[in-house]
Amino acid sequence: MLRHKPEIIQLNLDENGWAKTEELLHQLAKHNRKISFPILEEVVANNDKQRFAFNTDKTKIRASQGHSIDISLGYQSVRPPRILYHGTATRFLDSILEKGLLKRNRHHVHLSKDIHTASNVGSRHGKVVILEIRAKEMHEAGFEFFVSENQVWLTDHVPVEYLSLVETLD
Ligand code: HQG
Repeated sequence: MLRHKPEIIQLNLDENGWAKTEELLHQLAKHNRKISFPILEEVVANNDKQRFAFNTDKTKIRASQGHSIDISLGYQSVRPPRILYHGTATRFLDSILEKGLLKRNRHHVHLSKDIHTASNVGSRHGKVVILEIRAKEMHEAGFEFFVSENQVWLTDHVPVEYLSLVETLD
């Protein structure tokens, strides 16, 4: 609801994706999904990918990345490491090697700083294949990169010429 369908519980998100914590709890209760504030705190603190963040006084909450709705996270453009990784499924490979990495339903293409994380991301889609992205070169050529609060690297599009396959042992 904080990323894709806030309307399911008639929740308002502002232009940066923030919901009022009180309103979230209220709307959840109204729609038969009641949770307490301590449970919400627990989710924010312990979610495996740290997907959610409160503002400093916890009066607002948002997802740190991964939205399909039209909001702006307001992250500043930053210099990426030399190499970033993208895990995907073998069935997407032909299309990726033709069109590059596309953001599809999301706001950005999601990249990882290590192969292990990329492998977990890719395995959600099928038989994993890992792509290496020459991020520093892309940046020097003028492409922008962002890093979310939970350390997911984001960019608009990765053209084929910056991609190569990582040979993995499996
Ligand atoms: C593929 C999870 C064909 C792309 C993860 C991916 C991540 C193409 C799929 C976050 C393509 C999109 C994002 C092209 C890209 N042709 N397929 N030209 N370009 N694709 O789920 O990166 O659990 O939208 O390779 O941990 O898998 O939501 O993106 O396989 O951080 O927090 O199209 O989602 O995080 O799939 O995952 P997704 P993703 P959360």
